[in-house]
Amino acid sequence: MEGYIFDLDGVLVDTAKYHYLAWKTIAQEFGFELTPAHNEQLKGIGREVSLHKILQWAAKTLPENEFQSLALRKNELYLQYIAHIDNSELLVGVADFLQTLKSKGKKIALGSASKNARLVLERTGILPLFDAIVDGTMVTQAKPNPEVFLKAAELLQLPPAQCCVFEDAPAGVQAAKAAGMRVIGVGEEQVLCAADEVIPNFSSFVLHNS
Ligand code: B16
Ligand code: MG
Repeated sequence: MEGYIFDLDGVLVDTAKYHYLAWKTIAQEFGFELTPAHNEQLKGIGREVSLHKILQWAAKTLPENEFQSLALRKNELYLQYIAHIDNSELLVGVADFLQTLKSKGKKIALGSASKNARLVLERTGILPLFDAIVDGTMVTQAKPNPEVFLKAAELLQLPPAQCCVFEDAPAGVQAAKAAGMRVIGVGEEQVLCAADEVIPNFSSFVLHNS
């Protein structure tokens, strides 16, 4: 494989906890208690679809202008949480693995649903390692649609079959398969069973034929 495409949240960093805190505050405002189990279902899902889901769980409907202002306020809260993050937020083994790929001359890309992805890479100090970034500002179709990963391969100037994706969410695994790429799930085997291989984290991951 020549190209390695990484999802952000849950693969490189654990920003899910900040998304959760922000959504929890918003949900409390309309009297809904968002639990960690709810949050699991929001991983890898874009901002607006996440808010639709939360409103559905709360059996609430909102006029469009209120919907948009809640989405905006959620993002303001999230930005406050990530304002001071640093490289200590990188998940175990990530920094070493990215350096290994670089030293072997492999290409590295990001394929994330987050519109704040570039900021997170910058704050955690790994932005310069990326040859291409595809984030939520650049795609029209959410995972499991393969658009985000196909765009990343295109920017790396590599055919999909030469790309390997790392994903923590089932929708992301599906998107990578639909793109015709090898996919390595990062997390639990039973959740990511559609992946070609599943690893708990990067601490003991060795690059063979992946
Ligand atoms: P934003 P990923 C996803 O990132 C998160 O997992 C998800 O919880 C979040 O709602 C989504 O990004 C959008 O993020 O509000 O920052 O645009 O896993 O695709 O890297
Ligand atoms: Mg993710």
